[in-house]
Formats: sequence, C-alpha cells, structure tokens
Amino acid sequence: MAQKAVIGVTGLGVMGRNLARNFARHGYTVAVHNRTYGKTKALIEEFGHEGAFVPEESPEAFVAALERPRKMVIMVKAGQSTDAVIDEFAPLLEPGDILIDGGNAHYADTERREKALRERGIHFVGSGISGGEQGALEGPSIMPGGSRESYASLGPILEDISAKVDGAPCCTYVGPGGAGHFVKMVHNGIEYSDMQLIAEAYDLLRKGAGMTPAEIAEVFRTWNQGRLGSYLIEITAEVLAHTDAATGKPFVDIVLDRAEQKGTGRWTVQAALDLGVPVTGIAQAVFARSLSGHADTREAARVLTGPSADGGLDSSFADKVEQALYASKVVAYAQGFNQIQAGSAEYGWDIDLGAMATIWRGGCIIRAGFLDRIRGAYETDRGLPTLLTDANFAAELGDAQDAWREVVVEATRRGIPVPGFSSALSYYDALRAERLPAALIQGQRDFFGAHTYLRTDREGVHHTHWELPGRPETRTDA
Ligand code: NBP
Repeated sequence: MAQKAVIGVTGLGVMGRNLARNFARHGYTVAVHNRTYGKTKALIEEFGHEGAFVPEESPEAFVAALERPRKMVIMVKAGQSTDAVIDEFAPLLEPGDILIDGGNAHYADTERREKALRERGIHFVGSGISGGEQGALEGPSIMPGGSRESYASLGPILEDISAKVDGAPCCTYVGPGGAGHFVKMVHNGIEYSDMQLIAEAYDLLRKGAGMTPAEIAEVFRTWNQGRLGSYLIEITAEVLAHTDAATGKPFVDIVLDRAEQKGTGRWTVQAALDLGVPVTGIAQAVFARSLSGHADTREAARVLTGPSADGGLDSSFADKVEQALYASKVVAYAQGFNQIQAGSAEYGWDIDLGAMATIWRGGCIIRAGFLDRIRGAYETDRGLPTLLTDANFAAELGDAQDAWREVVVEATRRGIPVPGFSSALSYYDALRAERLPAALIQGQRDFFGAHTYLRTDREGVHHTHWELPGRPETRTDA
C-alpha cells in the first residue's frame, strides 16, 4: 500500500501549488487535489521531482490518501468557493480531522464555519498566510486560528514550512475561532497604510524636492539600511529604479495612477468601525486608493485652484521626510495593534500581541526589522495601551516630531496631498492633548438631542434644559 500523506492541499492555484511544494520540499508526503485535474497533473509534471506528492483526482481518493487525524489545506478563492469545498469534503472527514482554510477569508465567515464544523467534531483552522506566491514556496508568515488542540499536531508542520527569523518560526497559534484570519486582515490593513505612507514620501521628494525617480530610488536604498529597513522599502527602490523598456521613461511614470484593492483593507476599516478603534492610518490608505480610482471626480476637480506643487525644497529635505515616514509608520502600526487588542477582547481570543509582531518579522509583505522593536515593547509590557507610550517609541516620536510637522506644513503649503502623514500627526497630537474638543460635541449633543453628559467636577449623568430660562441643569441618573 502506498505511503499515506502527512498533509493534503486542495486548490492548486498560485498559492496552493507553491504551498504544496513547500510541504514536499520539507520532506512531508503531500496529497494534492484540484477541482480540475489539469492543475494537479501540471504540478506533478513540473515539480514532482521536488518531493513525495500523492496526486488524486477525486475528493474521496484524496481524503483516503491522508494519514489520521487527517490534515488538509483548502487554498481556493475566498468566499463561496470555500463553502463549496467545505461542503464537498466535510462529509468525507471524521471527528478529530483538521480542515485548514489558508485563503483570505473574512474572519466572520471563519467563525461561522469553525462553529458548524466543531459541532461535527472536525477542527476547522482559519489560517492567515502571507507572503504571496514566493512566500508560499519559500516560507510564508502563517497565522493559524481554530482550536489549540489542533495546533498540537498541525503547528509543528506549519512552523517547519514557515519563514524563520533568528531561528524562530514566523508561525504561532493565534487564538480560537476566526482569530487567525482577523490578524491576517489587520496585517493587510497595516500593509495598506505602510504602502500609502511610502507613496506620500515619494510624492514629496518628487514634487517638493524635484528629485527624479532614480534619485529617489537611491534615497530609499539608503533608508533601507536604517530603521525603516523593510521589504516594502526595498521593493519601492526597485520599482523606482526601473525604466520602461518601450519608452525609456521611468516605469512609475507610465503606470496609470489608480491603485486597486481586493478588499482586506476595507474589511479592516469596517471591523475597526464596529469595534470603535480609530485606525486612521489604514482608513486614509483605503480612501486614498478609492480616490485615485475615481477618474471622473478627479477630472472634474481640475477646475480647483491651489499652489503649484513644484520644487523649492532641496534634497536635504529627504532626511525630514524619513523622520515623518518613520513616525507615521509607528502610528499606523500602533493603531493596527490596538485593533487586534480590541478584537481579541471582544471575541475572547487572548491574542499575544508580541507574538504577532514576532511572526510578521519574516515571510510576509510587512516584514521589517522594526517589528522586533514592537515585539520588545510588548515583551516589556504585555498590557501596553498603545505602542506610542512605549518608552523607546515615545522618545523616537518626540525626536521626529519637529521634522514631521515641517513635512506636513511644507506639503500643505505646496498642495501635495499627505493624508497618511497628516492624519498620523493629528492622531499623535490628539493623544497628547490634555483636553479635546469632544467636550463641545457633548454640549451640542445634549442641546439638540438631550443626550446628556458627564462633568469633570461632579459624579452622575447630567442634562441642561437649554429651552428653559437660565438653562438649569438636572442630574438624570439620581
Ligand atoms: P488562484 O486564482 O490562483 O486559484 C484559485 C483556486 O481556487 C483554483 O485551484 C481553483 O480551481 C479553485 N476554485 C475556485 Br476559483 N472555485 C472553486 C470551487 N467552487 N471549488 C473548488 N475549487 C475552486 O488563487 P490564489 O491566488 O492561489 O489564491 C488562493 C487563496 O489564497 C485566496 O483566498 C487568496 O485570497 C489567498 N491568498 C493569495 C495570495 C496571493 O498572493 N495570490 C496571498 C495570500 C493569500 P480550478 O483550477 O478548478 O479553477
């Protein structure tokens, strides 16, 4: 009888086939299956020599090829396809088996699926997998949720195929239910804000300091050697240095300036709104992409007047932009980690924030040395209310703020949009403020809707009778 497979992968698209190869390259016998057999065949023909694959054409044969308790990864287009695959495979599984969804599912779907399958004794593990096509093959960052019990047998395999930083795997148990997909969603939201901030830095250097894309590429290469060192900064330099072969122009000048999105950034903001967490950096990034895509509005707005963005700053301005970028990035990450904290509290997931920073250090799109410092901050204080109050980050933001303010002022003066930089700075200033104008808003709410207010000097809930002479106040909870 043929050797049973340790794990299986169904859905051999871009991600699934590379994930299957990654398992095989690590010495695991891996069963492979795809809705249409052609992809399974192609995988074996091209990469069969890389390891021990068990190609199966039918779901029944695929499930039968797995050793028990069975572990099978679903790697299909998220949404209805995932439900269709679950409906097809779940009846073939037995209690104790582990069904892993590695797609970009919405965490609420994962919660629903996990609950339904738990009732049938099947462990459903919604797992975030980041790193794209290359990461899936060479070592992604993996964020598995589901039951802790399932992680006991599944975890070591996933840790084995994940990226490693300083010998530590970029994979850990995130928490029950949809915790893994929630964390992956916020990861993607942070990725949106990181990319937007980098784009704003580029725009400032291009329009404000009149630098060429090639010159800016050099600036990014230098930044990549310092505290901003990260995959996104590294690839930004590559993109900016690239020349279009057909025209000889900088590549960035021949690309249509409309950023697209698949939806995980939008989900992050929607979830943040429900949880009441201000993720202004992620929201600005999502809205900036939307704005860029509104061709008609942008065309119509050509009648709007304002300063000319061009020039006036020299290349020494780049140092200030670096400080503004770093400070804004710290704010964006702080907000994202607060969202994970809030989601964890809301759903009772008990997510270890420091561990999330640890598994994002490698394999994923936001991988960066910087995450080590976030890990350190949460190691020092697990209950940190915001990363901004960590002594090291607070000191850095204090040092950066003069330049950060100057960059926002110069951008505003020149009419260069910097929604990410300026909203991050406003968030920083709002947290610093002893008093916020929210007191006035409470007054307005009480005036038109008798919504009541709390006083700074007395207990209780109060309402002012704005319609009566002398506007007397009553305590409404007494
Ligand atoms: P692809 O588009 O390359 O492949 C899609 C796979 O889904 C194919 O194997 C296809 O089978 C299968 N499938 C579909 Br579509 N509908 C199905 C159904 N009703 N029943 C069975 N199989 C079905 O996707 P991908 O880029 O590999 O992405 C897979 C998942 O990984 C997605 O959730 C995605 O969001 C996530 N993800 C992607 C990346 C990335 O960089 N691409 C990164 C991280 C996460 P077929 O061959 O028969 O059509």
